[in-house]
Amino acid sequence: MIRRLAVASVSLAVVLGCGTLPAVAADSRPTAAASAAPDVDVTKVKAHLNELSAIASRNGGNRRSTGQGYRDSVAYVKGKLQAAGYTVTEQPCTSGCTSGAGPNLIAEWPQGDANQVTMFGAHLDGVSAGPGMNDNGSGSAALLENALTLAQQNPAMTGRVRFAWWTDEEQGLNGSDFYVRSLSSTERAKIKAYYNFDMVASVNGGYFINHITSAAAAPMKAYWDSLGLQPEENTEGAGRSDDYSFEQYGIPTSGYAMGASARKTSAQAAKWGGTAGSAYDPCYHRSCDTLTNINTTGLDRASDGIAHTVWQRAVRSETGGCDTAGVVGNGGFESGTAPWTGDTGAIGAHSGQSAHTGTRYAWLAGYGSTRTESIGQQVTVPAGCSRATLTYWLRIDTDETGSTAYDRFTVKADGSTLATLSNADASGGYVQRSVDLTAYAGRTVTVTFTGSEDASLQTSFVLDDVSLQGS
Ligand code: DTR
Ligand code: ZN
Ligand code: ZN
Repeated sequence: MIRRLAVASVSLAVVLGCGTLPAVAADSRPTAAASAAPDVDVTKVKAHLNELSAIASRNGGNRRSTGQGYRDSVAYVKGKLQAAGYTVTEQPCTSGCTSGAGPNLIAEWPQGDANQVTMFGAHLDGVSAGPGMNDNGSGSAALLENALTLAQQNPAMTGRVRFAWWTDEEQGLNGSDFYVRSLSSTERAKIKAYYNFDMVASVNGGYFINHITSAAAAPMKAYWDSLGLQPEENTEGAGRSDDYSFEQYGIPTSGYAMGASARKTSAQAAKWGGTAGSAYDPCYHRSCDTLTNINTTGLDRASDGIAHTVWQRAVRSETGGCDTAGVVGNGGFESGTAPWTGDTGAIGAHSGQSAHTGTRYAWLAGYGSTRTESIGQQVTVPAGCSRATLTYWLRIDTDETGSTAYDRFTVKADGSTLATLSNADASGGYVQRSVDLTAYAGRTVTVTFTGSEDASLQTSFVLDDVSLQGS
């Protein structure tokens, strides 16, 4: 019989939203079950950079989107990809781009489930001032050598991998925006995550990851964690590169970056080396962004982390394992809110309810007024599972009486409803319940829990200890 005021929950959400949260370790997905990714040869990545540098030299010293330096860059990347067996598409940017800008270049590895696409992208254009080796020959070359390595290894795939080299990023993220905008909603929904690589070889750089605590970032972070790099959130680059175009359509994004014109702090210099008080890239958008403006160690670490992520997301595990440990991140809600997204103000140790285990839980609905609250996260069900069950503990308490369903709780996977409960199912204490995710083995699926109330008489859906069980 607990009533919760909407006002109280708003203030709770504010308190939880900032400052008070502990630093959250991202869910660390098991890496053991997937076959190991190959090493990406940084000398080959640098050979691509040399070619991009020569292209700039032949074309007035730059690779800006509207110039021949850009078109020649496209031709170089395209030629390498075609020789490796890719079908490559040049997509002219017919709206929103600078007049005269060259095309996007898209290459898909034609194996794995075409409905489960992971995209990896980098902008291939540069500014007018110089050859654009760190910005963004680095991301372009790292991505190209990854595409060639995938083709050369030719592993058995579960999901699809699609690579993109974007035009006209420097004038406003225009090529990537055109691409995402031009997709049908059906095609857009097949893209389960987008990873961006913009400036991954800054000479005084740091190790930055976009949306570092998100489920999408987990394989990127796990790789850099394994090298002891202590990566941080890419705050400088937020909203400033092509991942933003995908973010605007609700597609999960992540990526690596080593930083631009912002300055390295003394704490960062202490853990990463380099010069405190100086820019991560002292040649950002300048004529000196040449081959000498490249951090080979950083470029190598980014290139290998991309391969790790490609393998984690889309390559069939050799062992056929069904290791479900850690697949649901922060399933007990004990460590902040990530990787849960949605109405994360519902997560916490609120007064009026208590946890199944630990101290925190997610309290969905319970306002006694018309209201819907949802939380969700991406879950990758291991391909080797012949059965997979998502279990959760749910306490339903209600002021409703009788057996009519007024207030509802649903569990969905990629939008399809797997379970519906209501006030009529209230029984006082926590009850363990489950939904079958066997159909999603080998796939990444967004699991969503929703509490929804009608205009009067509260029903609280209190969720805790969500986990995946497999066999
Ligand atoms: N899109 C980048 C802009 C940028 C600014 N700061 C950062 C930090 C990390 C990556 C990218 C950026 C550009 O092309 O200029
Ligand atoms: Zn850039
Ligand atoms: Zn730039």
